[in-house]
Amino acid sequence: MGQIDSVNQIHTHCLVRGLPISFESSLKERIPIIPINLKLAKKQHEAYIDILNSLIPNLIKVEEDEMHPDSCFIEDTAIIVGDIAVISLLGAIQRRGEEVLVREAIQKAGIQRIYGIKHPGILDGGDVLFTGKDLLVGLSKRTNYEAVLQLRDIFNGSLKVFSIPVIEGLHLKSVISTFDSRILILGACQAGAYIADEIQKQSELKDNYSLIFVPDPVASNVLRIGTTLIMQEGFPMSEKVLQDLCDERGVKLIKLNMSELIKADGALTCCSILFQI
Ligand code: CIR
Repeated sequence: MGQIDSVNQIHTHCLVRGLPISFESSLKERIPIIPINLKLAKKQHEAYIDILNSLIPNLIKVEEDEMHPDSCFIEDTAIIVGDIAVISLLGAIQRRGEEVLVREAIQKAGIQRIYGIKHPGILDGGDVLFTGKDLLVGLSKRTNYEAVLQLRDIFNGSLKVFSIPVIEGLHLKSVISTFDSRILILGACQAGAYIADEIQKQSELKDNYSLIFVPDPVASNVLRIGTTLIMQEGFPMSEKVLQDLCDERGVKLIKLNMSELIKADGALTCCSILFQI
């Protein structure tokens, strides 16, 4: 693989997976005060898929997996960068097995070079942020440094793999995502501030990225598809920051209510794997 530097990633394909009826038993950092409303969760997830379907030419639906309540969070099972896919060894033992049908779907879609994270490495895709240039990997309860070493081996210098500790919350992408390949959106919270410090400390990162903070950590997980930015509905202060940014750059902002998925620590990026062939 040559040097990757796609300033504007054009996603041609997208993998999603239906929300199972068992979703109420999904893993949760905290038990929600108001329990998950399954019907609403399904509706919100379907609305998410509909939007992706309207923005990306090839949407691939992986068969639902009732045995794994978290399986709609497909992002965690694999990362795809360029012509390489890496299948996760999921950090949560209960989630292992979700990756099997995802691997098949990736192969069917035409990605030929498929690797896997091996023990003692563990990795959740939610900890891997591809900026369009670099791979930032969160060291969290779900992803370890051994996985970072394996990723460096797999990408073999074709892109830089940086590791960044995640000091609270679930994943790296719970508090950071990309607006574009030069602008990163961070949550104004302890974990977000720590990540920003780490970025400032490493000159290769510091010189390449501008950091924009949004007041609500949940709203820092945005999904950029072409000239559209999708954010979570219900965070007016963060919306103002993102709307201004979008207006300056000619990007359309769409809001999606994902309240029921947030209760299971899901964000916007976690329900899809976007790639280009
Ligand atoms: C979990 O704990 O694994 C799920 N309940 C949430 C996973 C969210 N994944 C993501 O944001 N990439």
